[in-house]
Amino acid sequence: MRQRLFEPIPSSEITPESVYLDRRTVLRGLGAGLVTSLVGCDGKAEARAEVMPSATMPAAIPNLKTWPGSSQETKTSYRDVTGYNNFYEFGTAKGDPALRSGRFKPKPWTVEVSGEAEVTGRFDLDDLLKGITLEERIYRLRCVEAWSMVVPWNGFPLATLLNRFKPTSKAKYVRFETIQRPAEMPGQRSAIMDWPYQEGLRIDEAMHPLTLLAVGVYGRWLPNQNGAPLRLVVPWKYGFKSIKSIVRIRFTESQPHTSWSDMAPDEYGFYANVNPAVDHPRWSQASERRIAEGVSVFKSRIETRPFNGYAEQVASMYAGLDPKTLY
Ligand SMILES: Nc1nc2c(c(=O)[nH]1)N[C@H]1C(S)=C(S)[C@@H](COP(=O)(O)O)O[C@H]1N2
Ligand SMILES: [Mo]
Repeated sequence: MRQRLFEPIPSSEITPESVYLDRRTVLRGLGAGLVTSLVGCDGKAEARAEVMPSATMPAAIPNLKTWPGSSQETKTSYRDVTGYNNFYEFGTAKGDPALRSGRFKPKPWTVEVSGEAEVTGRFDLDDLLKGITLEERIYRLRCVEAWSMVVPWNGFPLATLLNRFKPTSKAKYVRFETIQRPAEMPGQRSAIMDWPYQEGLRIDEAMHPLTLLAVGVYGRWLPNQNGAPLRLVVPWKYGFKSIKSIVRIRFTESQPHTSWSDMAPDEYGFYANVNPAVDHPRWSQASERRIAEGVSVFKSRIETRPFNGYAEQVASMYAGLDPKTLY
């Protein structure tokens, strides 16, 4: 039953599109140029975000640094990035996180850091972000369900934060935990998963320069449905590793439990590196459905690449590991 939650079937995917359809039609009628001038003073961010009305969009993030390694592929639209989500704390349908996360309060926010490190304790997120340069990085996101996006994240390398806590030589892994707040997260009022959602990385994966902590997307602070106010982005791994709304970080000596591999170990591994050669027991991972340009979620399939196209940067970390284990 539980193992059946992730499905690569497009039935539920119609929801976010139809939700936005009316609003989009109205905006189209006004003309995109007029809308751009209506929605705010930051013309650049508005253009990137297309025709979403400002009332539904978080504020723009100032002073973003450009990152030279960004993907050149067509970005998935703001509407799809923020309307087609997996965030089971708000429900299992793709439109649930956008529709049912309005009560969630990502501010103020504290992160508890514990385990094998010299510096531990509870930290206010605003303090943690002081002195950190936020970048825009356009990464591919490949969900284990065989759909994918191209997302302009705003954030900083996880290593920048982790190094401040001075992990000891015993810190072999890092464990992350999502907040548990059933009053604000309707999905958590059902036992669809063992809450809280937890994930983990090996310490070298966590310290890898591609591993990002995101606080924004499309030049704006993260909407609740994308994991506000702080979420992980590990672009060479299946999307479920990229845990949202993080409140706990723990340095551990042994491999931490992770939600999906605990729930269905034969279907979701700890490593979960994107691998077109290792099929999911219930579907092929050889190709993926790219959600691009926002107009239609039913785009043609493209080939899935080893490590989601990041093999050159990350494959050496897994020399000697059985490719099956990578999944
Ligand atoms: N806490 C939490 N984090 C989560 C999930 C979740 O259900 N709960 N879903 C994961 C999955 S399966 C994917 S594909 C990505 C989706 O991120 P996005 O909605 O920002 O695109 O978030 C991941 N992080
Ligand atoms: Mo996913």
